[in-house]
Parts: sequence; structure tokens; C-alpha cells
Amino acid sequence: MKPDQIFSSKEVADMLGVNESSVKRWTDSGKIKCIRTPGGHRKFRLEDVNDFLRVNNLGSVPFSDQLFQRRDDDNLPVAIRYRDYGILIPHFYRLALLADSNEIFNFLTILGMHDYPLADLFDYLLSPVLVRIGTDWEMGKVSVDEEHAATAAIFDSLIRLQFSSTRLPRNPHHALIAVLENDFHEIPAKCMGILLDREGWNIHYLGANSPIFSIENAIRRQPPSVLILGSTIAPDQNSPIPEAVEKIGRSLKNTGGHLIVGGSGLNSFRDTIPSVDWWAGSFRETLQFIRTRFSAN
Ligand code: B12
Repeated sequence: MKPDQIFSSKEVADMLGVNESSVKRWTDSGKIKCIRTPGGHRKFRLEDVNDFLRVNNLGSVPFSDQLFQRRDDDNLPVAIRYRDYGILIPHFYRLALLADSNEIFNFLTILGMHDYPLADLFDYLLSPVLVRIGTDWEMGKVSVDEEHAATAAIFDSLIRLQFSSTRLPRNPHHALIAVLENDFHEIPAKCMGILLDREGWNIHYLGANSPIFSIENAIRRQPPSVLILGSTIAPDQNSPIPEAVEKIGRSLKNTGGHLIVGGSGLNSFRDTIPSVDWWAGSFRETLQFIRTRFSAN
């Protein structure tokens, strides 16, 4: 779609998801401006359709490459309505780089109010933005301070989100969540905690850089229904961590617990950790895995 393209009544009706007669009515009452051809047909410019939407608080027309390139925040309401991640992702990226946790929180809340499943937001919005921040940092387009500020603001907004959201009634299940030692990448682990918290799980969150012994202690104190380990930074080839994780996984089986590992850090050790029940690739699928294993009561 080009910004200067001309549309027929039928095309505009399709664009807005209404009958052609509504478009004709709105045109006749002057709500949408149109161009009359010599034959009397109504033709519409994208700008005029957008004006109509904006005046009526309906956002503006989505899915045009040009508009996306133009960094058109006015398109946001329609992009939200149509789940147009092509527009939502760059918008979220900009909010992240502004490092404004209020704005990030507000944006996530608005999407929540539009019934976006939180797991989808983590998979399709948050993850790509974080990965892109990492790539831009690697390429020198984003400085270390910008990267730190952006990810810290995201983290803050997640904490706010956790406490502002409605939760299902508590269930008897207990999740222990930790990020392995020497690893400070805890955003995905926090996301998983928030998702399960909302589902009524009892969460015991150890956070980043958790030594193996601390995880073992926590398990001893209260054997979890599920242990979720995050690992982004790969341990050295001769590190004792993979073997320790395998041992923990095997001991969990004795108490009926499950072991989930997320992140790419332990990827090259997969064969040596057969006790992992689920390698978490996405939040949506991980949540699904957990839901099918555990009923709500
Ligand atoms: C934020 C960030 C940081 C923050 C972390 C803050 C925090 N509170 O979490 C800080 C600033 C601390 C940091 C530090 C460092 N970082 Co860093 N960081 C990142 C960044 C930008 C985002 C990480 C993130 O959350 N990703 C989002 C996740 C959700 O995406 P994902 O990894 O694709 O995960 C998907 C699945 O695997 C799954 N998943 C992943 N983990 C988990 C965990 C669970 C529990 C579950 C269920 C699912 C799951 O969920 C996602 C599904 O869509 C990444 C860039 C990137 N590519 O990710 C670099 C990145 C991970 N960091 C990197 C590096 C090099 C570092 C430093 C060594 C930099 C330095 N020189 O000091 C230090 C290391 C510190 C340490 N020892 O841990 C490299 C890692 C390279 C590597 N593989 O070894 C990356 C890839 C950047 C890059 N492009 O080079 N970092």
C-alpha cells in the first residue's frame, strides 16, 4: 500500500471491516472526504481514511511498509487492534531505548487490555526487542549505558506488571525459578515467573547468578512441582554445572518434580542432561507444557 494510493469504496470498506454502504453513508454525510471521478464514483486517499479514523478515535490504517518506515505513532491504535507486530515491535524498541519504565509498563498494560496473551507479548514483542538491542549493542549502534538502561527499564516494568495484574486463585503448585551461576540474564526467568504467578502458582524466585548449592538448598527446603532454570551464558566445556543440573533433575524425579531449562546456554550440553523434561524455546509453549502437566487444583 502506498501512502498516495487511491482506493475504491469497496477497498475502503474491506480495510475498515464494514459494509460498502457504511462507507457511502459516511462519505455522503461528510465524515470521510472523497474524490469524485467524472463518472461519479467515490475514490479515497489513504490520508482521508486515516483522518476519518483518527477523528473518530479509531486509530489509522495499518500494514503499509511506507507508514511503518515513517515511524508513524498515529498508526498505533489500529496496529494494536490488528495485532500488527510489524508496527508494535519498532514502537516497543523505541520505548525501551528511551528507558522509560512507565511508558513500557503503560504500553504492555494497554496491550493486555486488548486481550493479548502475556506469553505472546513475551515471545513476539519483548524477546525480539531484547535480541535486537543485543545486536545493536554488538554493532556499536547502541552504547553499553543505553543497553543497560533499556533492559533495566524493561525489568522494572515487568515487576510493575506482575503486581498490577489479576491472578487466578492460588493453586497448590510450586515453581522454583533460578538463573544459573555466572549468568545475569534474568529477564526470561522473570517473565516465566510472572506467567505462572498469574496462573495461581506459588513462586520461589532465586534470580540471577544462583549457585548450584543454593538451588539444591531451596529444593531441599521445599521440593518444587517444577524447577525452571534459565541459562543464557554457556558454561565452559569442563564446567561441573551441566552434570550438577542433571543430578538435580534426577533427584527431582523422585519427588514427582519436573525440570525445565530455558535459554541457549546449555544447548551444547543437551545430550548430557537427559533429565530435562522441557527445553523452553518459547514462553507460550512452555506455559502450554506446564498447563498440560498440572491441572489447576
Ligand atoms: C539484557 C542483556 C544483558 C543484561 C541482563 C539484564 C537482566 N536483568 O537480565 C546485562 C547488561 C546484565 C547483560 C550482561 C552481559 N551480557 Co548480555 N544481553 C542482554 C540481551 C540484550 C537480552 C537478553 C535477553 O533477555 N534476551 C531475551 C530472551 C527472552 O531471548 P532469547 O535469549 O532469544 O530467549 C528465547 C528462548 O530461548 C527462551 N528463553 C530464554 N531464556 C529462558 C529462560 C527461561 C526460564 C525460559 C522459560 C525461557 C527462556 O525465551 C525466549 C523465547 O522467545 C542479550 C541479547 C540477546 N540476543 O538476547 C545480550 C546477550 C545475551 N549478552 C551477551 C553478553 C556477551 C553479555 C556480557 C558478557 C557483556 C559483557 N561484556 O559484560 C555480560 C555477561 C554477564 C553475565 N555473566 O551474565 C551476549 C551473549 C553471547 C553468548 N551467547 O555468550 C548477548 C547475546 C549479546 C550479544 N549479541 O552479543 N546482558
